Amino acid sequence: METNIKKILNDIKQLKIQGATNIAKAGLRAYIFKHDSKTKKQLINARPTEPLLVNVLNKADKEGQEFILKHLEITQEKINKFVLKLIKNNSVVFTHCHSLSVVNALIYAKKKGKKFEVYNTETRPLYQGRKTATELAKAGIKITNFIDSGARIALTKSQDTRDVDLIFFGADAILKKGVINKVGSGMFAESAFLNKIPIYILADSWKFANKIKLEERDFKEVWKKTPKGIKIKNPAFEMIPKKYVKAIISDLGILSYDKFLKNVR
Ligand code: RUB
Repeated sequence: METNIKKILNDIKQLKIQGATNIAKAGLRAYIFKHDSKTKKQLINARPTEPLLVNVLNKADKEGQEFILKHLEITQEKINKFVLKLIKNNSVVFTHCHSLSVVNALIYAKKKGKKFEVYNTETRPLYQGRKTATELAKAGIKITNFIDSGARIALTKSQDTRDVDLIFFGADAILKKGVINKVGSGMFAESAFLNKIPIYILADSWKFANKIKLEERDFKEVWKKTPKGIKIKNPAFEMIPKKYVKAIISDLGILSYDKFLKNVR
């Protein structure tokens, strides 16, 4: 029992388990195994930028596991249906990192017969974009994987790429001022805004938080044997200011940012 919790904690810390939803589900499994405040604290501290994990663990005390898993399932089903309506045939969708909410919705659209292709970014330093690309390719979705610094080329028509029609990002946290998602998201959002590409956030409303600590990860993920005199910055997340977000697609529906904020509290 003890080993299972240790393994889950390590897997979350090392990003073998990644993405807000997977982290919350794994955290819930561990907390059900060992239902005490020490375990809860350890889980919450494993990835500090995850309000869904915090909410799920708090709700586990009152509502129980089944209610939570059902809620997460229903949220994904709602997201899938909204995304299906948004994707037009022959469109290009852009995404970054690995979001289960996004990947599941795209696979659902493909299964429902939508014809579209996806551009995504590799997401250095841990390459979660490769996970996204692999899963989409496996589902038969045409996918082109770009280096992170090629994002502007990915977003707008270039030599052999098309204009992106819409962007789907997941979220780690939804704050009053903007959405927190994988580092790079804010930069892509600025470029998308300049090019009038709509950004949709696919996320559970339980990711709403008043305040959140932004995780900064080990420099070794970026450059293991850094020569002397070089400081490495490895921020895991950044904010997409709310003015760049067309709508949030969640269990509360497809809502403008302000409407989401009104409904979530
Ligand atoms: C993952 C990431 C995802 C969100 C949402 O970052 O930024 O977009 O967590 O994911 P990391 P989901 O790889 O550092 O965990 O839609 O699966 O909840």
